[in-house]
Amino acid sequence: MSRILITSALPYINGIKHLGNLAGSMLPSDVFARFQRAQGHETLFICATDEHGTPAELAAAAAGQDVATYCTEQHQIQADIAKRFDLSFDWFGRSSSPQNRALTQHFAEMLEKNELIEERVDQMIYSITDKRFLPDRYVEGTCPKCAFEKARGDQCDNCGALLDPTDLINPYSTISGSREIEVRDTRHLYLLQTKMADKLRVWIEQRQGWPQLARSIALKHLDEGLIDRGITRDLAWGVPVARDGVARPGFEDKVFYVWFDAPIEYIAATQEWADATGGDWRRWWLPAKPEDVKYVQIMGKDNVAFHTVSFPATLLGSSEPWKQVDTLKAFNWLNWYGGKFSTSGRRGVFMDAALELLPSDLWRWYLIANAPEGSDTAFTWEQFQSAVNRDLADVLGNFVNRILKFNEAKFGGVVPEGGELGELEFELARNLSAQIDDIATNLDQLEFRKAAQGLRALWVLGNEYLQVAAPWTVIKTDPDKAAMIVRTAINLVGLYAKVSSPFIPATATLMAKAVGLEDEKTWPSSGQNWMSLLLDALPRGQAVTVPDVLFKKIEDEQVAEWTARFGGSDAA
Ligand code: B3M
Ligand code: ZN
Repeated sequence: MSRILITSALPYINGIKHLGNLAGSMLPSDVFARFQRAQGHETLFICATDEHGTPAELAAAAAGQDVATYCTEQHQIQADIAKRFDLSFDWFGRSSSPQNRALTQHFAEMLEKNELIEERVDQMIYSITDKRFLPDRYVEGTCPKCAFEKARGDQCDNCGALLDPTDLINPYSTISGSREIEVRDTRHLYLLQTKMADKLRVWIEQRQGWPQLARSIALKHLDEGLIDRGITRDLAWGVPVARDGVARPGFEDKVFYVWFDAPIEYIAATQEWADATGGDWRRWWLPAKPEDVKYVQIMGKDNVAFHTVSFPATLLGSSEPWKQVDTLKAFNWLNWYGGKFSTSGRRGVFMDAALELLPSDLWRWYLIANAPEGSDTAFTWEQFQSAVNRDLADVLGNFVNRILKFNEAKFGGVVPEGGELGELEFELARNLSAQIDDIATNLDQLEFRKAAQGLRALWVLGNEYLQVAAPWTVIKTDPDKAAMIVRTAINLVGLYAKVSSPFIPATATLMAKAVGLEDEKTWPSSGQNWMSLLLDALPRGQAVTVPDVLFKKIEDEQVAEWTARFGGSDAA
């Protein structure tokens, strides 16, 4: 049985992330990690803040802080919010760590040894007004591919093309807005991806288990023709271009490009974890056999090119036996009504604001049930309200409350004795078991929407059962049978806690506590005696309590208020 390594795309350090960022990488990774652990697989779930590059420098400047202080503060803030969203990272690292510095320099050294790095004199955009080079996001202009007017120097947000600053038409400085710009010579290191194109294609074509979106983006980039990429920048903040603490001559004022060191941080963060906990990072990244580890990466679609081409090129080019990704799951965009979430424009709901409004499970449920898998999707308050009220409150919350209250009133708040499982329960158990397998299959295949639909259907089965079994009527004529029905329904609460736990972990814990279940983080097993495992697992006579209402419904007035406060019309 292989162990499972999961990495979520690393959130940029430049401020608190919005719900779109959460939905496209960190949250699905967490659901997947929780599910794998629940199944008893040895799992390592790694994330980190992506702290280098122009986004960090620009954000620090805007905050009036030096960039190192800014990053330390923001990392803490993001770590805290991640915790409050119950993101169960085994390690949440920092790409500015000493581990990443050493490892990034190591990869550069290996690539150079293998003649895959070359020094070139480059023409770069220099701002006369700002008296400095303008790499990446320090320059914007018109995209040469799609004519979008606010393309950044590193990538066009409209068409996804990876760009160099000199590709831009009509460039201007994002520091000063100045167009007083010239092209100057500067020396940089290039990663010779062209030399590796054939090897990369073979590697990509051999990959089994890459969902369609990831594969097609990867092949598109190869088909368009790989280019050699500059992997250093004229910046002060980042991993120095140095070896053993000594700068490479001519590179004293340069650092590695953020997209060179960021994916390396997946490995370095695992080293950070190992250094802090005594774990063994080599078991994950340099396993004896590649199949000992199953490595799953989850990210937004704009990150796919870097993960299917540049990062594999770094790893392959090192000629060391690094673990490569097995399954790469990419998400489309979660939009904010008709447009995009925007960090700079503060458009949409951000992770901190979300938690001020409502508990994390409500957001987690909505975002997974509406994950932008097949296509881009749009957040609307109405849809969110409906997901919370109809799925969580009406279906799950109502079931739990109704049965536990009834049990308290009629059976003294313990798992009732008496009665035998009958035909209806047999039928129920069969349906449950099929449904649970279906959810597991979808989770294994990283089909999050389908998995959430399956979970909802599992909750519905309980409601339908109670409707038909009607313990409130039966109790008048056959108290023993009513006891069995109530016991069955209480066991369902325990079962729901287990299966819901990867999705809505806080609520799952509440449900488990209410029925005295200790291991809600274990996926229900369906071995021998599966019927009694599913429906008669809780010890009879064990105390059962009634939790507070699990989910408060969202009122229309709240929707109106939040729409006004956060924007939310298509025009906004
Ligand atoms: N920070 C981009 C993003 O958040 C980038 C991901 C890095 S993954 C190595 O979309
Ligand atoms: Zn474009």
